[in-house]
Amino acid sequence: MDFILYEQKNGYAIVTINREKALNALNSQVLEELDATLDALDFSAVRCLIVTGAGQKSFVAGADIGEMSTLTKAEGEAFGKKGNAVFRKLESLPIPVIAAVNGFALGGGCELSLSCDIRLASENARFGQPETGLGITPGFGGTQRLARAIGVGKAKEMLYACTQVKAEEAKAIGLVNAVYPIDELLPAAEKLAAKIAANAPIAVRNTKKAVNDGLQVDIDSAIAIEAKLFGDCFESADQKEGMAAFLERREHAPFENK
Ligand code: DAK
Repeated sequence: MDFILYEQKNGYAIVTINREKALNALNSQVLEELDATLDALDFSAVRCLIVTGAGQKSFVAGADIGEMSTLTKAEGEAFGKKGNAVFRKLESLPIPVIAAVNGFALGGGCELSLSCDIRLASENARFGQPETGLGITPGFGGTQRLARAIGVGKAKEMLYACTQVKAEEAKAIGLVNAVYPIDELLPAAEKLAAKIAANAPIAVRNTKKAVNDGLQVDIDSAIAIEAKLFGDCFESADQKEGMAAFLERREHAPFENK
């Protein structure tokens, strides 16, 4: 792969968008390689994923403007579909995904981070949707996920006026969970990933699905979704071990994903 770095650690993996010269902008090849990387994940070994950008300046500075500038309507739609499919795949992975936002997260970069479960940011991170200033709408889910993440009013300001949000403000509006000096960002993301990876994978997977699916429906349907996924955890080896360890006042054995 030319533009994706993949590193597997104990229980989690790090995917780095590696196109530093173009501030990690997403062209078709980056999207295709990201897609292939997600398809190749081995969930028996990888229980949490971190997505970050190469270098210390940019997470992802958006979709590739050079590539997009000459697209026809049909090609633009196809490019949008490709990006949306990859981002939806990321969002729906059966493991949590942490975005370690190490600088610019603009346009498709902001949208990529919004497809992740949790966003952590470096002090130099900047979030924004510059698309209306380029003559287009956000095309990778930004009009939908940003409003769901931070509320409609602030999202509309960012979308209509292309107002950018720095790291501390991003934390204040709930767009990111925490802000770190750049050198501490990845270690913090890895610490969180390891903590998630140590919990029971079936329970974590079902919890992610309950939150994500429940947010799309009315509260009664959402509670029914939760009940089903809660019930689904029982009779698993990890549920038995987790509860037995509590009752026997001992540490649980490592969870086995079964
Ligand atoms: N695309 C391509 N190249 C980019 C880029 C981008 N988005 N962002 C930066 N680069 C490249 C620059 O062209 C430059 O390349 P060279 O000239 O060195 O070859 C290199 O990265 C360094 O950038 P700068 O020289 O500009 O660096 P500065 O520090 O001066 O500025 C910046 C950093 C992030 C403020 C600036 O680069 C910038 O404003 N970049 C563009 C940010 C942006 O507007 N991003 C949003 C892109 S639009 C859709 C599908 C998808 C989308 C929309 C619709 N449908 C099909 C409906 C998505 C849209 C977007 O994401």
